[in-house]
Amino acid sequence: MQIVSVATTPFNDQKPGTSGLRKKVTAFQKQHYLENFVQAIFDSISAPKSATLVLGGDGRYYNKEAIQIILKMAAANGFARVLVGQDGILSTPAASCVIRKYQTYGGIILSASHNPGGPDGDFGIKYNGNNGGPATETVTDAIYTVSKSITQYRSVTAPDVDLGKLGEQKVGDMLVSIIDPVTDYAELMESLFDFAAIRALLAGGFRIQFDAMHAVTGPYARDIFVNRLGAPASSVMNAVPLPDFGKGHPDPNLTYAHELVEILYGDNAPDFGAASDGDGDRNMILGKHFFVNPSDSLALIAANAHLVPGYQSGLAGIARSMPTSAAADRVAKALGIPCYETPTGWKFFGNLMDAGKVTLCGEESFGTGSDHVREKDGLWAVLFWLNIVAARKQSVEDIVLEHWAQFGRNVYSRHDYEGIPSDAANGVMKLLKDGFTTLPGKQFGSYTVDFCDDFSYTDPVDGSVSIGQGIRIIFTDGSRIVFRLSGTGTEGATLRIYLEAFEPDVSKHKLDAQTALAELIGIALQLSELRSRTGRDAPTVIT
Ligand code: VG1
Ligand code: CO
Repeated sequence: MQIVSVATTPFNDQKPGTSGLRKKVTAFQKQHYLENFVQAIFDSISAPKSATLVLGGDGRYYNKEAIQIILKMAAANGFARVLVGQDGILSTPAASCVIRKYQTYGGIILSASHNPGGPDGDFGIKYNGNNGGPATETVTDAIYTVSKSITQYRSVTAPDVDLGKLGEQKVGDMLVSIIDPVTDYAELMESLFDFAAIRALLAGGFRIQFDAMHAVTGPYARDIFVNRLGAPASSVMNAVPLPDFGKGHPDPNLTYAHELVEILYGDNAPDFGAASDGDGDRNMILGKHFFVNPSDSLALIAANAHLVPGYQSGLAGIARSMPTSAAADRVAKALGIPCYETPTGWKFFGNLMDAGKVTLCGEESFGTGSDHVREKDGLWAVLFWLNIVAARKQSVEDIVLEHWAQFGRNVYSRHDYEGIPSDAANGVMKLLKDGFTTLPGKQFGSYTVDFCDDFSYTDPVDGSVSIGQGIRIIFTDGSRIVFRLSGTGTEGATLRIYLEAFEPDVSKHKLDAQTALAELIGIALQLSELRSRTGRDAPTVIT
């Protein structure tokens, strides 16, 4: 085996964001760009000679090419073995599952999640540690530091691996095992949920529609819903992963998953609808003519966890990201378990789960999961909902309305302004930061400001501190507005406004969230001067 050291100059200009490094495909294709980052990972994690790595991605454009490059570099960096999903496919939760099941040293996941793919689309890469979760801040910082000073990377000269062929191959001295990407994951799901009850529900005429959005979950959904649970083949749509996701935007929300939304809101709608994102870690849950807000979904999953075999022994605690609504807090209180509030991004949940402090975690951005892996998990959430429906024998809408009647409703919405000029976005954030000390006590319509801050978090497990995680304006009745800049976009800036108000009155629970939140939305626009500063008169996406 011939190991070559290639001279390179550091030009990694960006710190990996909430979920690794995301850039245009064309950026990754620049000479040595991917190689620099991969070598920076290998230099930072100091893996022993016997180490095994997991490698796979969401099937987007450049996935296979990147895998061949990384395999040759892994061989030159002394890895003993790499487990690769067949055809380069591994959903993010499945990669987490495989890392944990086979106790590998870690894994590299190639994905830009919900961002569009194709030659002009986005690509991404992230490193997950041996707990199966995203690298901690400490590791991410180390990778970033190395990437800025790197002078060479190592690779071997070897032919490409046949990614389609299951079984063992070699790259230099390193073993490459091509594994079925679905089986380990599907078996884990069978161990958690009551498949017999869900099978009976489906056999009894309950109709489901799952939209894989031409992204990674297609093969997983077919195996689980059709082969294992007996749903008709037509219940999984857009099931073939395509390098450009069929030119779509694989983000399961009301805007980008409109094909599914139209079916669930149409005549002859099925009873249940769901979609997942590019890399399979997000989920959207729909009932017949009904949308389940992701913040409510976390709360409902927690409140009904005792109905699901894998969670029957109870929950240690719940964690939610700061912008996620406090609906889950109410359930935690009722169950007498702790609820943690973390910054945005799944990596903050990992420490809590490893320490046994929480069982369930969730984000308002269509992310829900548990300690069965260390990533959020789209199909897991869909199966959780199906298990709840099978056990309660009620419609999705009735289950949600009953929940609100019991706990009250945290009316919630997120408004995203995508692709706005960075200067304008930074200007809005600066205005808010400079001004928020003067707001407490001020009245806006029926709301009075209680306090404001820029959210910071001290990790209860390792004591690390994360600052600048979003500006919170909290009103005396507990309602709030949060402003935050996205860390995952690749074009300009994305500004997110999170709006929440508590509604105990059952007679108002059927109100549409935008109507119920209209006054708060007006206050958010007034305080941020968003319209005049960005020239936008409406959000790109409303959830
Ligand atoms: C977004 C979401 C955040 C999520 C992240 C990764 O980040 O808001 O909740 O953890 O995407 O999700 P941001 O910084 O753009 O708001 V995914 O599906 O990329 O792994
Ligand atoms: Co994702």
